[in-house]
Amino acid sequence: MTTGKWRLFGGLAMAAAIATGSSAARADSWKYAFEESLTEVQGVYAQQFKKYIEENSDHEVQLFPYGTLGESADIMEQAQAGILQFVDQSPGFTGSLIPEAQVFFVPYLLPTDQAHLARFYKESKAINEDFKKLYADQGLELLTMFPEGEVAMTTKEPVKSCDDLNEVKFRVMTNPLLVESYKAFGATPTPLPWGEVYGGLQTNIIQGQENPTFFLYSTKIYEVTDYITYAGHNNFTTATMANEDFYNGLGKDDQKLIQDASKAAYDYIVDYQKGLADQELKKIMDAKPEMTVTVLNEKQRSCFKNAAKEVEAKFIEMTGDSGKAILDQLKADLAATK
Ligand code: 6CS
Repeated sequence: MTTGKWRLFGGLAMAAAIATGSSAARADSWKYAFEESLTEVQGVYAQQFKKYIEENSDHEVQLFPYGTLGESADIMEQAQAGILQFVDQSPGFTGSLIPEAQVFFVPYLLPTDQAHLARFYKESKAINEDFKKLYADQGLELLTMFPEGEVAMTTKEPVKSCDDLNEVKFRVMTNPLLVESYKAFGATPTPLPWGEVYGGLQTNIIQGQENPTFFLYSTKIYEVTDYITYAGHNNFTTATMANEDFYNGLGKDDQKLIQDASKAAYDYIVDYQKGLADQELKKIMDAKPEMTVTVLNEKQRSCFKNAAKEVEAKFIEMTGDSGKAILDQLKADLAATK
């Protein structure tokens, strides 16, 4: 007898929830696209984010790895338009939208020490307050920035100094400061989306590119280059964000859920990357024993380090007071997290 009554009550409660738009009873499906495959660093991060959301709410997160919705620029447009709720886009591509994000391409600004980097991204005021505002101006709620490892140059000829980059068409992400950086290193920078890099190296349209070690293995870039060179000039930074209108339209509980999921995924990905570069470099050497790997010594690095000053000046020229303030804050944050 009571079942009928409870069914009626349940039906009324449901109708009330729909009428008031109460989010407590609603299970949403959120779309999240990123620039790498499911098993690469951004994909592993995204899987952890999804896991946290789904274990701690009734919401579901649909993941869209690299290529399923286009290039990095395409997924950013979709996130800004609200077609996607979440996106991972690296500052290497965001630099044209948010010029200050190019700060991550001032050579030798970021350390290569992973433990220091892990503290820095988590605690940095520049990232967690200043960049948050700059991303919000573009309709994006910045959730996290995280490291993906020291970048290495891979080329067809040996690189022992900047002179060796002369006449080398070197692919960079589509970021004006990265172009300036490789110009200052002596190369001929060629900005391209990721999808054109393997073919470009294969057909000799370009003769070099840079990326973290894990990516050199997972994308088989070692097949089309013969030299891997570590100059210690940068660490790959990436960023995850939500569409700002979507995020602001959520209840406090869901906003907290997203922040907590981002923190959990951050801790996971930092830990996941311990030893990853060495492990993946070994896989490259197993697959291609004739690959030459060089870690430049201090003397060999000197021309790259000298170029850094020029690139920093260019950054300030491009971004003015706002860029200078971010750069100074970032330096202060790096010193504070040493
Ligand atoms: O170089 C690139 O374009 C790519 N590199 C990494 C490590 N992730 C995604 C990005 O598209």
